Amino acid sequence: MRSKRYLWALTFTAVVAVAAVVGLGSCAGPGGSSDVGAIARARGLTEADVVAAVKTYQPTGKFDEYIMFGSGGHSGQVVVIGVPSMRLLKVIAVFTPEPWQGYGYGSVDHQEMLAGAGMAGHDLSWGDSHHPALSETDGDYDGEFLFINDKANPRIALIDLRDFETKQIVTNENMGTNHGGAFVTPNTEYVIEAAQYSIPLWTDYADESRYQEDYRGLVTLWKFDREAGRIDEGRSFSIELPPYWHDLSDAGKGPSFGWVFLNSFNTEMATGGVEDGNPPFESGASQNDMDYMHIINWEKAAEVAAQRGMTRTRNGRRIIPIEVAIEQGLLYLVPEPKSPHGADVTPDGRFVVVSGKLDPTVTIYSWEKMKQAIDAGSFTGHDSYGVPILDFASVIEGQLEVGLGPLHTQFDDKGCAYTSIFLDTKVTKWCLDPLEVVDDISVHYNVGHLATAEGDTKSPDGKYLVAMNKWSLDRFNEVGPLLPQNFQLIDIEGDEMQLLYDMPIGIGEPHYAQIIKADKLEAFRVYPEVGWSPATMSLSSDAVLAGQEGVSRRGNTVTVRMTAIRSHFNPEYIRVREGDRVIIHITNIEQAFDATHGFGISKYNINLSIEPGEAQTVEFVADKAGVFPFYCTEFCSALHLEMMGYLLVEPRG
Ligand code: CUK
Ligand code: CUA
Repeated sequence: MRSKRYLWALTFTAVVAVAAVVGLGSCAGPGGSSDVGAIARARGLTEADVVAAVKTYQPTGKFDEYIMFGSGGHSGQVVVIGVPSMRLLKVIAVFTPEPWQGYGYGSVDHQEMLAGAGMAGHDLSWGDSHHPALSETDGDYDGEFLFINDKANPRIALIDLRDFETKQIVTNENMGTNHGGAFVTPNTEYVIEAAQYSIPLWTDYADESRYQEDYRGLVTLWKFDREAGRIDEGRSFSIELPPYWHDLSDAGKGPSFGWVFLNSFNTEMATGGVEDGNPPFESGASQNDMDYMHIINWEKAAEVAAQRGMTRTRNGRRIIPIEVAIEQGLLYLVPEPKSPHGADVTPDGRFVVVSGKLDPTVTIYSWEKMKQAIDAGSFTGHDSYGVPILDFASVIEGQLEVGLGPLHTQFDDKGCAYTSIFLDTKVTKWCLDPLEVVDDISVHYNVGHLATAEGDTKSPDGKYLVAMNKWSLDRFNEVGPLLPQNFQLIDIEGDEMQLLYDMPIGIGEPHYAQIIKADKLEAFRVYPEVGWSPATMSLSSDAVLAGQEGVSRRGNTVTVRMTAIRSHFNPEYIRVREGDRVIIHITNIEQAFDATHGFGISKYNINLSIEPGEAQTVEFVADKAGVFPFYCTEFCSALHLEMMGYLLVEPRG
């Protein structure tokens, strides 16, 4: 192995030499100097540190090569980060109200969407987002849409990457929680969502003594309508699964196109109850040496679901019952080592890599061998629900010892893979041909997912890997007992991995992320026309153009038509009577890049963000008499403080 130190020393020398050549050489002492070597020495930086800094630093005005979309965990949001600088660009509001974006603070469109995203009769103001999935065309990220799941409340959200705003949230009352989503098929035909903890499916209530009879797993294939930019709920369907707990899924591609691979654990169907002297779930659900990977033919399932009499409806959703799925050849099982977590399809679609949390190996399944066994009907038996089981030994390509507690695997452009090793708190690099471990690197600490550049596509870029670590311990200044998680950027271009940067994430536990080439994204700079509705992505019927402002009353309803432009609202007075319903249509009539206005009304819990060209509507009952200033909440100009007005609510009687 080549010495990393030697390489670093070389590069370090080169950096200093370049600095000297371009005239940055010593001009003062180490204190205020621009002598790179002196500064590095004074700050106690090693050669490797300086190289890492040079590889990640973006001078002002320079853009990142990649954009990472990371889950915001229980913040319910999505984080957008530039790679390699690891600069936080945005936190997209998804499942949780967010005031800067005016998301859930009075905007009628957001309010309606969030109200429709409630479940079990509850309004939901948080989510546990785990897995973002970029839309794909022919197995490559196309930069158009992003999907993300909410594990806590089984939901999938859709974000339009023209304006980075959430457009749709679909709910799944037939699941208790979800986890195996969001993952997309290679042309985003479907968005995959698999339940995690099984609940009764065909009956509203059954206690745990009826677990094996009444509880069921479920996988839903949400039909994506790209033209409409929406999930088409009516053309979506689910498949009933045995009551195991299902974990990660991944869509096949290339030769395995048309299939989904889905892990499971608790195939023991343990029902816990430590308070009654039973083994707790943690031991009951991890007794067996093998669990089952589910092999699902989504392409054929879509045909079956479209036929009469093949589905049953529950909570308004079509479900292919398990007997039908077995009979139609939609569902197979193959054993997989101990409490697996990640299931990752290789870029060429020929293999599926599975990591058992309690097994030190990754298992590599051959799609060719699995398909042959399925076609030949060669099974070792069936599970207690009648699902055929493939023979483990005859369908695997190999197993490789990678460390204690392997979780998730990502791929590069050179036929190598990177597996996160939770217990050993490291990343192991291994290659497929020949099957061997080639490198590893410590991460800090307790790594969950990994993301490589374009890592889930058929043609990953390699280059960068981000390790998403659960614990940060001693990596950052202490901020009390609740610590940030740690995104660590790792350079994977060379033979040896090199740690480049630590980025604390202080909004929620990140799970998964995807990294896309930045030039694939084509976001709007401003909305295309003045009066644009982000909800419909078209001109709003409530747009207010300059000269169309005014206030009108009909009974107890007061309608205000308002424009916003630097630096005033028109009108500046909203005069209503206590108890009136107030509807305010506001359009930001500017088309200047970055000229966003806010609209916040004091004490009424209202705040909008109105980007250039955007039209928004806010509706409320003026139930409290008094004088309430409203003002622009974005510092938009030198006279921004003057961009205000008054809501005058005259007392009744
Ligand atoms: S999960 Cu969190 S580390 Cu939800 Cu994909 Cu593995
Ligand atoms: Cu508009 Cu401040």
